[in-house]
Amino acid sequence: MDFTIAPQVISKIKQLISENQSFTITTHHNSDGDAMGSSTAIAEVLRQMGKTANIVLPNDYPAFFRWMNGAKEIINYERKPKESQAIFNATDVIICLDFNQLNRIDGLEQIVGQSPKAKIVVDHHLGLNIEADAIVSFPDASSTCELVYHMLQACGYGQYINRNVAESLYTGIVTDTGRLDYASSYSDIYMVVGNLVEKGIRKFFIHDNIYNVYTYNRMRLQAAVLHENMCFLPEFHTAYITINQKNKKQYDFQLGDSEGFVNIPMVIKDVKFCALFTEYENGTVKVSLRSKGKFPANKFAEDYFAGGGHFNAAGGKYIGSLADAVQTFVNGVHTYKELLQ
Ligand SMILES: [Mn+2]
Repeated sequence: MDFTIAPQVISKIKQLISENQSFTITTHHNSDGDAMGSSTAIAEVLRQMGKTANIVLPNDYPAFFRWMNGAKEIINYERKPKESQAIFNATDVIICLDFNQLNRIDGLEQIVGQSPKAKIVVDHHLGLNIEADAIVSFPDASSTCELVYHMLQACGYGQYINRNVAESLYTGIVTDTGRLDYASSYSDIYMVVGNLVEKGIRKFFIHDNIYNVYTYNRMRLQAAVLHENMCFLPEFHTAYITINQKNKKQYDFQLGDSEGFVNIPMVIKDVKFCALFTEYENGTVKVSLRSKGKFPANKFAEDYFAGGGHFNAAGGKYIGSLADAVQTFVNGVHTYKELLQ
């Protein structure tokens, strides 16, 4: 893999950073480890340089990222819209991380889209469609955090990668690859991880804080949805799980509780494609898709759920009932039958 960033992009990023004082970082709604890691890493680097760096997220982030360096200072737009707007008004530069389209930042879409401020984008999703002064986009990269690492090195900011920055970047890489399971079959990523380990990251501490944090209810929710709500379509090498409003209520569903559930059916031998459907109160269903090998989860998400994403990890949403969302999925699986053989 070659993630060499064009020299003119690097000089533009260096110029924007050296000539400006105030930076506002944002990332996609329902922030995951990569969104959190890339945001907190860049904020920490900028602060070490004596700059002002704020992170404004479209909505809250899961509690299991609260241990991250600088996470407590993050501003949640949903809770503080006026303060968020004021930060974007006052900033010199906006840094967009880990998303390819402005609709991924929900309520911040207008604010960022209409802002005349200089913008830097770092992302690893296909189909990047954000206007910016400097863009770092490599859809083959494991994570935005991996790209941030390369960007920092290429800018000559390697000395700012302290333990905190390294822990943030490591978090994004391990969470976006399922602990170096998928999207990580190239040697370069291990060189990056090796360099982060050399910075003294607390590897077990990080894993313990991200993964070993189930509440009793979350574990029971997982058991219930696997036992009661999982369907297996062996002739299509496909399985799916649903989480309905009743499940959420019964097990006191908290943000992030279904994190990782979508991957569980992949453990079934011969499953190539799986889905997780989460029902919301407002009549929408969130759809997460995972695939193995040559099945295009992103194409399927585009075709049926107005979504997209990576080849093997994608998502979208369905407006309507949970049952209809599932029926749409099953119909789609029939249409894609040949690719699922
Ligand atoms: Mn990512």
